[in-house]
Amino acid sequence: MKSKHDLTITDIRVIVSSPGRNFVTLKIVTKCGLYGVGDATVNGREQAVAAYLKEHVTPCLIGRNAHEIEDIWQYLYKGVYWRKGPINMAAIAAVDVALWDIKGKAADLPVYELLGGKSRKAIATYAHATGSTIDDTLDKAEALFAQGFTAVRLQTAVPGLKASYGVLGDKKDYFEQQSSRPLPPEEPWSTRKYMNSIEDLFRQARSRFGTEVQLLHDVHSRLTPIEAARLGKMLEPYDLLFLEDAVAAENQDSYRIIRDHTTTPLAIGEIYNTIWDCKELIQNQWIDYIRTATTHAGGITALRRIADFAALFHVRIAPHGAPDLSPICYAAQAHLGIWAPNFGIQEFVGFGSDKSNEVFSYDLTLTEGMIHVGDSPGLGVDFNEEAAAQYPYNRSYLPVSRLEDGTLWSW
Ligand code: EZ4
Ligand code: CO
Repeated sequence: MKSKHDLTITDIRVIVSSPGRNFVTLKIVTKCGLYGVGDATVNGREQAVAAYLKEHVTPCLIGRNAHEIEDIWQYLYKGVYWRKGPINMAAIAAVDVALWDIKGKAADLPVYELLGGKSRKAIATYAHATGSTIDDTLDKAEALFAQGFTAVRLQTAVPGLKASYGVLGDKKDYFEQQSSRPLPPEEPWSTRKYMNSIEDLFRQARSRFGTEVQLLHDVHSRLTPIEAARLGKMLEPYDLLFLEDAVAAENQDSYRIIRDHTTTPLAIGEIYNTIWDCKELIQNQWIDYIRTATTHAGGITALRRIADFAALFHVRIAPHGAPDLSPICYAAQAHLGIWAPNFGIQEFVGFGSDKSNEVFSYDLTLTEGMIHVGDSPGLGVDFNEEAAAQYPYNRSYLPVSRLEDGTLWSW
């Protein structure tokens, strides 16, 4: 096909900035002036992706036709021999998302139209309520319900532990942004203390909010399969939308054990890089929601394939939406989410901070807990390089976790 635009790739820029938190952003520029942007942020490993992109990926793409998304995806995946992996797949994702953005602009259509059009009016989201006590968590949840959210993830500090996942305490920034020693920061874990306290959170939530609202919870991969099975059974009366990351599933059949024991719906996938990481989970129907993110699992091209495969097995997509995913990732997932027939729900923690809003713009709006996707061509996102230059990279690590006796545990 002869395009009316010359989409020969002439320049690719990799920008690492920290407008409130670190982001790795890719900008692909074509001969006719159309450009696209992609997100390559791997939290705590930002410079590794940036170096991989600059040294090994972008030089191969100069001179290529930006329309050839599929061939470029295959070239960077199959063509590279060293397949998969978080750094590689984030780099592929950034290229892929930027190319979809360009294709949409060249066609003068939003990306969701290129995927097949809208399957729904807007995208359902769930927000986070994380507190230092049950009352604190539930007060925050109540405020979110008052804003119009109908689904909220509940997390509470584990009593008797000095720090817990996601609980900020007096820290102003997101939990991994800190300069304390040792690096990375450390958090304690006790499965017994957690299991003894978690049911109360959901019991109180249901008695305070009733049965209309949807509740979720992220275990953050701290349990063994049989412990997770017990937790799933324990939480059945409180009717969770899903229980997230109950177990780290390097062994995908760990989920068979959980599934055998409980009807609590299960979700996993935020750290997965490819469809291969979740193939058995999906085809065996051991999970209900697949949480792969465009940025970490190979972009729109890859997530579309995961979504179509998952649909065959009644698995819905519920992409990761933490603050380390940039507004570009949110936009890509919003376009996927408004299209995918088997879209479930989008994790949502806000479109960004005041600082990140100086750097990123996007054509998404939130009303009553639903994301509406605008009809700008491409992904409707932009990245202001001058504004980003004011916020240099700031080294930061995710915490590590240890049992109370010092044993290293999954964070
Ligand atoms: O720990 O994004 O569901 N959300 C999460 C996140 C992840 C971070 C890691 O970078 O589990 O809070
Ligand atoms: Co999670």
